[in-house]
Amino acid sequence: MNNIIRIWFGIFFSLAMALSGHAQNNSTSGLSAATKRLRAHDSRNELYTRFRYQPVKGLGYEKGVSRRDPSSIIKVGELYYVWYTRCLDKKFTWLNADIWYASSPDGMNWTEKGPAVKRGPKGSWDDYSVFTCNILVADRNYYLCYQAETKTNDAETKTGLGINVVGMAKADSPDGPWTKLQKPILKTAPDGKFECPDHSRPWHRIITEQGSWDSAAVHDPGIIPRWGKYWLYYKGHGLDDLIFADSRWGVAVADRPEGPYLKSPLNPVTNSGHEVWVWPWKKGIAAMVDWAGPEKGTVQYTEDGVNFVVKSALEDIPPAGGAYIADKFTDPTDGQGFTWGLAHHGRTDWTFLVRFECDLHRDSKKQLAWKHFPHYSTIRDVMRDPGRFNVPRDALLEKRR
Ligand code: AAL
Repeated sequence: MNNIIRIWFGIFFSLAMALSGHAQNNSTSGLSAATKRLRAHDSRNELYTRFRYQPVKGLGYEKGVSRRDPSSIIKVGELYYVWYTRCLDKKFTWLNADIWYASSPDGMNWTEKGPAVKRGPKGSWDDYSVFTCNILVADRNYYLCYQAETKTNDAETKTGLGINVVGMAKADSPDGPWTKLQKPILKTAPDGKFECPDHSRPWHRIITEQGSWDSAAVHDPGIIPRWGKYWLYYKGHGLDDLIFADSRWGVAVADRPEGPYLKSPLNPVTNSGHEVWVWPWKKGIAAMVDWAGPEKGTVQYTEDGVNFVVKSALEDIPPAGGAYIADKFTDPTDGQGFTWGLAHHGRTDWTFLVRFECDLHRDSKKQLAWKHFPHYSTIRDVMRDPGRFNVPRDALLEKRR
C-alpha cells in the first residue's frame, strides 16, 4: 500500500514540476528572447569593431574627379592593388564612368595607374557606364566583376538607364590587359516589364508587370570562392522598387569563375544591405550588412552561403568598403578576417577614398576607447550645422563629422 501511495505521489510531483517549468518558460524566468537570440558582449565579440579613418595619398579628395566603390584589396608581390569607379561627371558619380586601378607599397600612398576596364562601344550593353567592381583571384588569373549600364532604353531586352547587369573581365596580371567576357555573367530576373512611350525621355517608363525583387537591377557584385564553388553575392532591386533604402542581396553560384552563375532559389538571402561586402570567416562567410533595410548596420554569418544570422551591430560602417582580406581567395577552412581597407566618402562635390582600420581579424585586440566611439551622444545634423541649433561653432567638442 505504502508503495502505491509513493508511486502516485511521484507521478503527481513530476507532473507538477513539468507544468510549473512550462509556465516559467512562458512567463518571466528562464532566458529572454534577446538572450537566447544573441549572447555576446561587444568587447568580446569577434565580429564587433569600431572603425577609425584616415586620409590616403593619391586617391583622396580631388576637384574634378570622383573615385568610389573600391574593390577588395589584394597583394601581389610587394604591392597592394585596388580597383574602383572613376568618374568625371558630377551628377551621378557612378554613371558615365570607367573602372580604374591603383597600387601602393603600404596601403597609404597610392599611385593611380590608369583604366582597367572601359565602357563598350555605342550600342553595346555596357556603353554608358562600367562601375562598382570587385576582384576575384582564381586559377592564377584575375577577374573583375562589375556593374554595367547602357543608355539605350529597350523594353524588349529590358535594358536602359538604371537597369544594371553584371559583367566580367579577365587578365593574367593585375596590371592587365583585361579581356571582357562577351555577355553579362548575371542579369536581372526575366519577369518585370515596362514600356517606354517616349525615347527622348529615357527615365519615363510605364511598368506593366512588377516582377521579382531583382527584376530591375543586379549590382554591387562580389565573388568569393567557398566550399569549392564561386559565390557571387549581389544587390537586387525590383522595377517598382528602385529605392535605395530597401535593398537586399541575393547569391548566384558557379563551378568556375566565369560562370554560369545560377541564382539561389532562396534569394534574397538578406533583407538588408546596400553595398555587398563578404569575407571567409571561420568555416563560413561573414557579411557586412551596411546601411539599408531592417537589419542595417549588422555583421551576419552563414555556414551554408544562404542562411545568414546576425552576429553584431556596428556603427559608422565604411561606405562601400573594400578590405584587404589576405585569405579571401584561398577558400580557407578557418577564415581569419581583416584589419584595414578603403572606403568612399560621397557627401562632397567629388567622391573620394579614405582608409579605415578595424578589429575584425581573429588576432585583433578590440579598440574600445572613447575616442574610437565618436557617435555617442551626437546628432549629425547638429555637428553639420551647429548654427541652426543656436550652438556656437567653437562649442563643438569634436570636429564636424
Ligand atoms: C552604390 C552601389 C552601386 C549603385 C550605385 C553605384 O552605392 O550600391 O554602385 O548602383 O551606388
